[in-house]
Amino acid sequence: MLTRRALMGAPLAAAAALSAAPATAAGAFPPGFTWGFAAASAQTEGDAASRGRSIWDDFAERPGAIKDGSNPSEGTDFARRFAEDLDLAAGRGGANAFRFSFAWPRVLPEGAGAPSAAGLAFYDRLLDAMLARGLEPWPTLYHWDLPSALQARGGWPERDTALRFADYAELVGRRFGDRLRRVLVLNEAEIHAMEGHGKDSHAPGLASREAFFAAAHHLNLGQGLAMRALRAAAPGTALGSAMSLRPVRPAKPGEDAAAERLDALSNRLFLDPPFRAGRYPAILEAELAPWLREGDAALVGQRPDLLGVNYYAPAFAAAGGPFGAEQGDSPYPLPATRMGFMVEPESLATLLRRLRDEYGNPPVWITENGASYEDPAPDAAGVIQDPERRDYLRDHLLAASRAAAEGCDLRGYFCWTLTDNWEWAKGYTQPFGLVAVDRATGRRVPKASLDAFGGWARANRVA
Ligand code: IFM
Repeated sequence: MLTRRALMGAPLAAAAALSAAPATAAGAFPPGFTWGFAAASAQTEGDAASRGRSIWDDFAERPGAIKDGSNPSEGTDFARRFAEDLDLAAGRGGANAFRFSFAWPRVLPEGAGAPSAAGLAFYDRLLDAMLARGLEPWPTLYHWDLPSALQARGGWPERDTALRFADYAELVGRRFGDRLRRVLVLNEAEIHAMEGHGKDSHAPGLASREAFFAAAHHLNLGQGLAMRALRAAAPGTALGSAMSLRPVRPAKPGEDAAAERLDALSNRLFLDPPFRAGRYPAILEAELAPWLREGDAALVGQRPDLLGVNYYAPAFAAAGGPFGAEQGDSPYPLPATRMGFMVEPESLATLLRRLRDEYGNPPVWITENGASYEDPAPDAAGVIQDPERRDYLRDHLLAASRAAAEGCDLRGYFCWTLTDNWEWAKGYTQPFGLVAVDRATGRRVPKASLDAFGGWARANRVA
């Protein structure tokens, strides 16, 4: 088995001391910057026969739940073709890191109890393949694919799921910690809680205020318990979570209270507990109270070593909806991606400044940013020309570089995503990748944005 010390080259102490020195020149990034691609198990792995069922397998069986009627059984066949993808990431893509997620039901098919030897062996091979290519593995422990067996026992609205999550984290830490310099514990708990529990647009398909607040607290609790377990099992590994964050402004004059509430629901509900000593936003305390127990503040207040920021779009708040505040229209015209996400790169810089000024300037990695656009057929040279995606990435990287130059402790950027993949309830209708995948043959077709990204990564500078 290869070790991260042997293969990553840099001693861990040096990595921990990675400089937060501000970048100075426009478009430049600090030395040692992480350039990577991000992906997730349910969206890419395929090979469903070798893992337990997840809530997304179940959700996809609901008529009409997935836009194109697909399910997560195929993904991009990453489980079999990962070597090819990692070659593209480290080669033309210029990456020095790769973010993926462990599928909980591949490691523990029933969510708890006996691990799958084949599942563990798969992640051994995947980690070693990354390290062999100079890609730092950035795993996420939980990117929304809860084992169905745990959903049958209540899922995240039940406190017990947080305890099972800590057991799973400990297992992963013991088995793989020697090769993991950093681990992201949760991916976008806010989206999972809201879309899957407060609304029924994602798995597990609940739509209740109680399920939302219960799941939110138990996700925070699971994060704290998992960090405690990982710190014991893999003491050298730095920990954090990838959060979906966005500046929230009123959609129109007079909507300040809606903006405050939407900010609390979508940003602060998950940002405050770990970065403000276990405290929830005061305006949500009453709604969370039924699920809080004595001692929980210390658990949800486990301080992370880093913060992962997933940024796509700003939010404009309007009063209304079951939660009292919801996404409204932008008060001024903004372009949108195929996914409907508004495009405003400066909001990424605004967000990073807020983390600097209000959350103690933690070490931040942008763990997702990217865009879905409709792609043309390959040109005569076989390349897919995707200038809109390239410009989206460039403009967000420029905004990130400005924030770094202003003292935001920005350490890296992961593009979402390497290959077009399974976009949850949107199925295969949203191409976010810098590489297209022919679904009939599995063939990978690089887009022009892959070479642009690779050039910026190698230069450590975007232009
Ligand atoms: O594909 C998703 C990812 O799984 C989580 N963050 C947003 C991406 C694009 O919608």
